[in-house]
Amino acid sequence: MRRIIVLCVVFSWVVNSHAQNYDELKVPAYTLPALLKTVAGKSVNTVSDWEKIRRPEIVSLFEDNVYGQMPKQFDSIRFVVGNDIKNVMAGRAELKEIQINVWKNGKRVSIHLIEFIPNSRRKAAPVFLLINNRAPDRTDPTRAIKAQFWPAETLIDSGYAVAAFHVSDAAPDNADHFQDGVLQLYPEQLTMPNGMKAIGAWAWAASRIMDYFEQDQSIDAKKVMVVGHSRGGKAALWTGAQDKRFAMVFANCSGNTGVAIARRQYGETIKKINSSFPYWFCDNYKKFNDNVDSLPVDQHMLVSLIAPRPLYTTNASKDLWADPTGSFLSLNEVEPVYALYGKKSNLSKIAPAQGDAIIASVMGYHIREGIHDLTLFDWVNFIRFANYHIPKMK
Ligand code: GTR
Repeated sequence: MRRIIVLCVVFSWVVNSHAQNYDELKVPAYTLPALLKTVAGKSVNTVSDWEKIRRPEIVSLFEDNVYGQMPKQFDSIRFVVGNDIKNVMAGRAELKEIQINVWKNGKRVSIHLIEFIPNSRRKAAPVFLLINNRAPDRTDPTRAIKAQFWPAETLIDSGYAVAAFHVSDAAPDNADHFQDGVLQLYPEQLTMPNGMKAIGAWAWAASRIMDYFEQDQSIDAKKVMVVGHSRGGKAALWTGAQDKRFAMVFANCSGNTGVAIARRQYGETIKKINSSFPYWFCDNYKKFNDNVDSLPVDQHMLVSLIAPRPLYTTNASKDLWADPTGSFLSLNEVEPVYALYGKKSNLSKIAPAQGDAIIASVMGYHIREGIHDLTLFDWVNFIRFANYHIPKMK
């Protein structure tokens, strides 16, 4: 009996992993939903029409069909500084650890924020906030473990504050427990077909951290950059789309339901992601498992919600699962939205060579040699992109 079960599991894995398409010639013909046309069919040619009509329409379409609602009401929020050490990293930084406690209807969620602030700063510092979806030790506040996933010393030495929270505080990353965080405050979301799920909860938590930054004197709250890798990259994009207080977004290898065009069905598909991670997106999203062409959005529309703010995205050469070609295409599609604001992006028509980065552009990009990961190479280019844009911000 045991052997039969094992054989069935192996068989379904083989069938499933081969069901994905990696052949560019087999990408189906598709038509993307128009970015600059309202639901009522009106062309959008001005920032005012974009901001008043089209952008809110796109946000609602993503809420109802993909990421779920973003509840904004709660009863109270408190920031408790648990740890404050003025001189860490051999005197180069201050470490603060803060509990962000949010209450609603007698329930509480508590997000633990780790924050290093450069001691070299003369003014409030711009900050990189990482949504950590990997092992908690990747953002070790003691620095006994120094991971490339969050190279805090490199960021401090470049003059940036660096912060992180772990997704498990907001919504544990598994089907049995994702409701044990933020969703305790909003239980009604769990039964709504367009209700918030895990990725929405991670983005919600990032916004509560923004609430904290707005009253931390050492942080420049007008220069908060949200960073995420893979599923964290999807959450970083949704954070920036929902909350315009974030000045910049960095989505590393975000792939399907990140920046990659879903209709290409190359690598990971909507059906695949919904069956592997049914608790990430709203239930309505599953309606498109076998019918991606009827989805009223595609991921270039998520990218458009970051405009006119700078956005940097990446791919890795061996990470075909995340569809590098479809990810770069998505950025190209959004140039007309930045153009409404008079912002020209300097993207090439085809992706740059491996290891080259597009920095001097409102949308930046690189494809790194190697596997699906967030590495020092990625961060070094994030810093270059921030160095290019931050001095231009008020
Ligand atoms: C994969 C998933 C991707 C991506 C990735 C990750 O299993 O299919 O969409 O989120 O996990 O987070 O590394």
